[in-house]
Formats: sequence, structure tokens, C-alpha cells
Amino acid sequence: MTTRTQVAIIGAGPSGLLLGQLLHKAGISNVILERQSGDYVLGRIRAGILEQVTVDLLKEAGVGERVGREGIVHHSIELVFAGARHPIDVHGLTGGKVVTAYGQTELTRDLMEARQAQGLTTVYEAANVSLHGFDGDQPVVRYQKDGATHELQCDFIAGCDGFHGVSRATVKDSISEFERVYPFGWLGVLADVPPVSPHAIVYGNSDRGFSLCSMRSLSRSRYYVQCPLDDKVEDWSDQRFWDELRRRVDPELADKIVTGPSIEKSIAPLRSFVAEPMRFGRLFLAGDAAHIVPPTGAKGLNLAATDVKYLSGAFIEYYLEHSAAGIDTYSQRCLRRIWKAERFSWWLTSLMHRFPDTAGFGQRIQEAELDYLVNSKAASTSLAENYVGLPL
Ligand code: RFL
Ligand code: PHB
Repeated sequence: MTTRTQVAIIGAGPSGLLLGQLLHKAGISNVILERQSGDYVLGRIRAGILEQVTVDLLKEAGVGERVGREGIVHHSIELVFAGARHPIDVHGLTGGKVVTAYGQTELTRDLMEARQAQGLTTVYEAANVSLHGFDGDQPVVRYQKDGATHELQCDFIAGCDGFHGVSRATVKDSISEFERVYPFGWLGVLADVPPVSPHAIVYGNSDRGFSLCSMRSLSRSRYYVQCPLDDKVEDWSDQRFWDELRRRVDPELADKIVTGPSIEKSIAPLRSFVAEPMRFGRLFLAGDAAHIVPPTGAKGLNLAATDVKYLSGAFIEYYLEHSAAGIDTYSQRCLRRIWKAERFSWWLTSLMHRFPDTAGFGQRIQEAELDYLVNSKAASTSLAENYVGLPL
């Protein structure tokens, strides 16, 4: 069967769903093709911290009501090292900026529900998606659904299909890739227990490795510990996880951690990655399809949102103002912001984790930098302004 739309969007993660919503609001038709089922997409536990630019974009897309009500605003973060906790007053240091704790799952659910309520087409379980003709004026996306082959004709293709998607793979010969893979992973646990630090995310550096105390709500916590890459989730009983987390924070916080059965436990590798450029004729990459950051700076989802802000703006300019200026500068504008977030995420990862060579000199350098960071207003301000998100 052949159908037509203005923008074909590959992937129903946060990037694809947010783009679809913003385009729809501007009267631009779009269809989303997603490889997985909706439930599968909602089952992935990922990001938790939103910059103000992301919250504002959700509002602009008409889905900002629940994040406004249920999102938990954080004015500060805390750094734990050498057994003591140090607050960084992000709000004060940035002239009033904050971040919001709100799970990626909830954000995705809000976007999916809005899309469904508006009767917009999302094809879940679309198999063998392939992209054609984006070098010319008439791109086509082919896919299979329920055993039948379908063809979607469009003006533009938005590749919002994540790191393992088909979009970047389709143009791999025209791409320059920049990558750093880290020699450890994050073991994450989700549990229905009150967060140990409800008003600040706690980032911990210890000689046993990195730890992170985060949250999804006042009754649901998200915690992480750095672990070897070849560890298996089965190696980590809940008890082992809680014991390890407690050893990596200061004694006062350790005492306050409320434990309970995990409702999700997974190990994620850490990677920095950028693909350049992000535009190929009428194909555009956005979000994790084009770049990955290690989660230490909480930047991945927020970068995806800013790509989508630029891309939706570019399409709106094209259709409503008949200007290709936004399209022509898309890649360059995104990459400028992306590289700054890559730098910040790499830096914070390097500062907070134990690397194979951290012992000795490396450890003293980390300790000195952390001491400088919490005692110098200039250094704390630099951390704070990157954490809340640099200006667009
Ligand atoms: P996604 O979410 O990967 O969605 C891509 C979608 O495309 C689909 N897809 C295909 N569809 C059709 N055909 C194909 N051939 C396809 N191939 C793939 C996939 O099924 C999927 O549904 O990418 P998107 O939308 O760009 O969103 C990016 C974010 O998900 C990601 O950046 C964040 O989760 C990163 N991240 C964090 N970001 C933050 O801003 N703050 C955080 O606190 C934060 N914490 C995290 C994170 C990521 C983590 N992991 C596991 C990677 C914590 C972790 C542990
Ligand atoms: C999370 O809540 O999952 C989270 C918070 C902060 C990060 C990364 C992940 O830097």
C-alpha cells in the first residue's frame, strides 16, 4: 500500500514523538514508523533529568501539563567525595535556573497519549524500514507490517531511531564518526522506595567507583553504581547492590538510604559518540541516532530535545515561510551545542569514575579537582551552567 505524508519520522522515542507533536501543532503532517511495540518503548527505563529548555518544549508541544504538576524541581546537586557531601547551588550560581526530575518513561507516555488523542498515525512493529530517494526531491520509506510491504512517500525523512537505528546506517559511507568508549558500565536499579535525597541528585566519587542517587518521584528511586563491563545483572542481588551503594556515599547518607525490592535492574555501557554531518539531502538525523553521551551529565534526552527544536523550526520555516535557511544550517547549529554537551559529559565522567589507571596520580588529580570545584565559585558556576544546559 502507498501513502503520503510531509515528514516521515523513523522511531517513536522521545525525539520522534516530540518532533511529530511540534509539526502537527504547526499543521505539518507526519507519520511515525517504530520497530518495537508501544509497550516495549515504554518499558525502557532511561533518563530522569530535564533541562528547562526540554520542559519548555514539552509545553510548546502541548504536553507540558503533567511534567509541570508532577515533575520535581531541583535547585541544586550534590557531590560526594572523600566521604563527605558538598552541595552545588545550581539555582543560585546560574541566576535562577533549575532542572526537573521527570522520567523519560512518563515523558514518552505523555507524548504517545497526545498523539493517540489527536488521531495521528504511528505504525508500531514496522519491520525492515528502508530509506530511499532522499538525495532527490521525492524520498520514500518502505517497511513491512503484518507481512505486507508498505511505501510511505514524503518530502523529508527524520531519522529519530536511536543509536542502533537504520537511518545513520543508511548514510554510513558519508559520515565521519567520533567515538570514545569507557571501560565500565552503570548498573541501575529502580525501586519503589522514597529517594534518599528528594531535592538534589547526588553524584558520588569513591575509591570503589562512581555512584548516583536519583529519583522518579517522591516514592520511586533510581540509583546507579559503576560496575565492570563484563558484569551480569544476575551477579547483582538486590542486597549486593544496596550494600555497594551505601559504601560509595558518605556515612550520613548511607544510613538514610531506604532499600526495597528492585523493580528494574540493568547494566548500560558508557559511550561518547558524534556523527557528522546530521543532514543528507532530505534526510535529517536527530537525538541518539546522531550522538551519544555518557549519562553522567544527564544530557542525552536534553540534546535530543534541542535537535528536535531546531529541526521542527527548520521544517516550519520551510513550509510556512518558504525558506530553506533552517534546513541548511540544521547540522551546524546542532553540532555546536552537541560538542559542548559531549565535552561536559566526558569531563564529568572522567572526574567521577574510577578508571583502570585512577590509582595513585590519577586519584590525587581527581581529589584536587573536586576540592577546587566545590571551593571555587568560578569552577562551581561552570559546572552549574553546563548542568542546567547552555543557552541555545
Ligand atoms: P531512543 O530513545 O533510542 O528512541 C529511538 C527509537 O527508534 C526505534 N528504532 C526504529 N524504529 C524503526 N525502524 C528502525 N530500524 C529502528 N531502529 C530503532 C527504537 O525502537 C526507539 O523506540 O532515541 P531518542 O528518541 O533520540 O531519545 C534519546 C534518549 O532516549 C537518550 O538520549 C536518553 O535516554 C539518554 N539518557 C539520559 N538523558 C538525559 O537527558 N538525562 C538523563 O538523566 C539520562 N539518563 C540516559 C540516562 C540513557 C541511559 N541509557 C540506558 C542509555 C540513563 C541511562 C542509563
Ligand atoms: C536518572 O535519574 O536516571 C539520572 C539522573 C542523572 C544522571 C543520569 C541519570 O546524570
